[in-house]
Amino acid sequence: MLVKNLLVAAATATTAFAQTRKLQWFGINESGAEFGEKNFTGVYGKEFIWYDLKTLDTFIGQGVNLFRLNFLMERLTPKTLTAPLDKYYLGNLTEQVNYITSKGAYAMVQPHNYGRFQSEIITDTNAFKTWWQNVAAQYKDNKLVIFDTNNEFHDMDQQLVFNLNQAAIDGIRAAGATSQYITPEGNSWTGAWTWVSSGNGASLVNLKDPQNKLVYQMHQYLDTDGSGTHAECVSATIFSERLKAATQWLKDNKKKGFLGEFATGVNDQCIAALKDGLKYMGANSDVWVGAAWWAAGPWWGDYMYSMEPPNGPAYTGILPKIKEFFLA
Ligand SMILES: *[C@@H]1O[C@H](CO)[C@@H](O)[C@H](O)[C@H]1NC(C)=O
Ligand SMILES: *[C@@H]1O[C@H](CO)[C@@H](O)[C@H](O)[C@H]1NC(C)=O
Ligand SMILES: CC(=O)N[C@H]1CO[C@H](CO)[C@@H](O)[C@@H]1O
Repeated sequence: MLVKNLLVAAATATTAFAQTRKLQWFGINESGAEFGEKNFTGVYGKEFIWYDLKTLDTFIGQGVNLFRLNFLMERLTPKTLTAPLDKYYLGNLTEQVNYITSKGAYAMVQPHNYGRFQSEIITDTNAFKTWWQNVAAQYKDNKLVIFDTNNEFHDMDQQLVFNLNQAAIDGIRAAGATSQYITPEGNSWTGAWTWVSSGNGASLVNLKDPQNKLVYQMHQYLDTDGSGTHAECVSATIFSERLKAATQWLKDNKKKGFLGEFATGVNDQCIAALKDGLKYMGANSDVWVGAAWWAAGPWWGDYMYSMEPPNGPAYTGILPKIKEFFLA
């Protein structure tokens, strides 16, 4: 969040929020440090890339106040979850975190691992807790860091997904990182449209955070199978429709939600759906804190959802049309 807006938000708190009906967190996924994801550990500049600081400035100038920083756990802790943090990969992550937060924006630390480590489902919840304790210790004094437990658990035992999320929360708080938000993610690719039907809601509602700063992270795409692999959207109202059950769940359980990934191709029907869905989220900003576009990053080329300036199709075709739904 820009410092100016942070002060305004602090002064006027919830009333301004209710009147403006806008979303607080305007996010962009920064993707590239997790590329070459089967190559552990890979080489910077060959298999993977970090994010250009000037590009982050460009987004901040457009009102973006949250960056979801993708990276791979195996590159931060090579070989085992409890290994010491790799000096250079951590150095790059921290450089980005510090740069973003120095501008007053949120930096979301996001292991893009799908609940897996070296391609195997993580079952050692104690080691996962240690991993998070070690990582959170690096950022414990920075209030603008947000911890995302893991990207998109899927095809896993629901109790294990619960246990891993709880282990992450416990590890982060044990590190002394007590002021930061944590975003648990669900099974089934943390889909908003299946949040209730998949059983995520019934299970993850029981997560405990002594600091009471959990923001449930869900993802939502608008193509037929909800996979985010097509340019087309099902209809001009599919976004709000796919958010309804999750919104009700958030309200019923007095929880907060964040849409950590959403994207569409650049076409009229999708733009109408995006506007309808973001307006719906704004109307429900008592529970939805914001949303982050999938994705920016230097190596996307002509990818249909690319938000990378200056020529990403979404940067020119979508960003100008959705900015108004965010507070910044
Ligand atoms: C993994 O990365 C290394 C270092 O860049 C490269 O030499 C190797 O060919 C890569 N392996 C695969 C399977 O892509
Ligand atoms: C980023 O990673 C590269 C490659 O490992 C390394 O040379 C560089 O020193 C790292 N940057 C920081 C700030 O640690
Ligand atoms: C929807 C989408 O584009 N998902 C991508 C998320 O990032 C991973 C890793 O870069 C890709 O493999 C997915 O396709």
